[in-house]
Amino acid sequence: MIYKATVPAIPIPDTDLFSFLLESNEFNQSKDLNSPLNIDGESGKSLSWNYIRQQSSLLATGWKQNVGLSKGDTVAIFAPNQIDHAILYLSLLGAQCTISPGNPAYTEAEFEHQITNCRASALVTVAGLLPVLLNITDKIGLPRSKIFLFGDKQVEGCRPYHSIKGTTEVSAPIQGSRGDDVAFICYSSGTTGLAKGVMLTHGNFIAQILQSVRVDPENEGDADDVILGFLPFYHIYGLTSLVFNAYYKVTPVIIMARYDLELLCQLVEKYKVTLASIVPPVAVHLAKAPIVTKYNLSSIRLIGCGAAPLSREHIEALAKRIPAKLVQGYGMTETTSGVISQGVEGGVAGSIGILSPNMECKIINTEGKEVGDDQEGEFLFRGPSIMKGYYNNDKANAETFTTDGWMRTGDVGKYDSKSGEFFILDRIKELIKFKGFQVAPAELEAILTGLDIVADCCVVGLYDESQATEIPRAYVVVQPNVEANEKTAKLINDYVTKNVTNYKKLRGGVKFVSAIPKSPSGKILRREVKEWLKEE
Ligand code: AYL
Repeated sequence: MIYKATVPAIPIPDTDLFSFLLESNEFNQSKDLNSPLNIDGESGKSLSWNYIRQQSSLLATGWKQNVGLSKGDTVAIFAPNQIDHAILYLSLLGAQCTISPGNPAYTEAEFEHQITNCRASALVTVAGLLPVLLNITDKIGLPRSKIFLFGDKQVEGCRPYHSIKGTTEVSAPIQGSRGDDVAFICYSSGTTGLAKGVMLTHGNFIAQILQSVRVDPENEGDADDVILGFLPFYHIYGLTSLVFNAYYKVTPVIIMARYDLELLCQLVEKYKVTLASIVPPVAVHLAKAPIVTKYNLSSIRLIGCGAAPLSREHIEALAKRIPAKLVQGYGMTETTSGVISQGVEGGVAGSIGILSPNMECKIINTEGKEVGDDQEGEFLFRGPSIMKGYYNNDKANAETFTTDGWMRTGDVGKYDSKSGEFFILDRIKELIKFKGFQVAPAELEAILTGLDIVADCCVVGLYDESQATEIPRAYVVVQPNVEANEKTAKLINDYVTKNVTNYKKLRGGVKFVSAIPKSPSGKILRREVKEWLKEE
């Protein structure tokens, strides 16, 4: 059984994302394009739609003429959310470059993996990250003339990116660009293994924008809408909802460089925020943290929540505090963000909603057979927002795509015939989600086995109800001559902490076991390890 979207299909133009966003549409025709669009929450500084359009058009020429970048060159970007992020992204798309955004809180090894894996020809970052990034770029021979900064200062031979502006604007549509060209290489571990480059095309983003507008009439928005912008712009969720969709719909974004609950509440009150894209742990903060009651958050009319499961209890607790409509969405980096979401009209508690226009879903059981209504199985998707593939990784592509073009998700769910909505129930892939961030068990296991005292290990996600998130827990077999005690556990935990970015820490602790269950071929039997969690 193939599930097709119940909302009418929409035509997706075969053009480039830069031109698509800049051309006139139903939203930008009716709004004041000189009013503040991207507003820095802390300083209040703002940029208008028109300013962003003009600056990105001039910079697009500059990347080509003054830096020598050309079609297909990849530019890696590591920075917390900046007020001019949209200018940078749009300008690089206008210059036909591919953008590889990454987490600014990465460790040196994590940065190096992404920079080398995506084969970056240039890099944009903030001054504070230069020391660690220059270690890598000097080593791999990426010259400082190809490293650019947000902000106004020139540091260590690296120029502000806006200084490379050309004198003429690039003209849209961009000559020689097509919807199938790769716009972004985002990093995701997919259903297994280490972070892989997800190739998302201009067409994927255009489809995603049009789908998000059409999947629900309410998404077409109010003239007075203002959206909260704390989700990171390097992750697909923030990138789509806060950068491109907001630009398309001319919805002002209150930008936050990082998540801070009190600042968030202050900004909602000050700017009368109406829309909030959040993740489950933030829903719990809003529902439970005492500080929230000090502020007037009644301007919020719609909350979108995705990236990890949100329980019914948390939905109800949030509704008591903030009487806004809550809609859940489900998606992946590989699907260019949401592919199933609750319509504002519908939305059975606990469901993830209905398919986006033009998308198809099938559900398969453990034998690979398609199942029908009300039966559990793995979701597979087909449609215009599905990634082009993993960059330079035939093995992962062969594992992820079926020969007839369906993409496996590693997520288990069902189609509920009574409500006509999809439900997500489980995850069969290795992935752990800490507060919406991906943690790949394989990566932590590789780090752990790098320690002499570790003979074998397995990392799984332990659900922490109070924070509404999974936390990584390691089961470790120590070498015969090593004592399995608290001191050893601390040593192991500290070692991992030193080698990973904050959200990958072993917050679920280290537990010692005598053996890790394996299949005859040596593959970890994660299901069995997860059973141990239930015994606690
Ligand atoms: P990635 N419920 C349960 N699990 C979810 C949900 C959800 N609503 N959404 C995402 N996941 C899990 O690449 C699931 O395991 O993208 C999925 O395979 O960081 C994995 O997260 C993908 O993780 C939107 C807009 C969701 C964005 C997103 C987040 C995409 C996260 C809905 O409308």
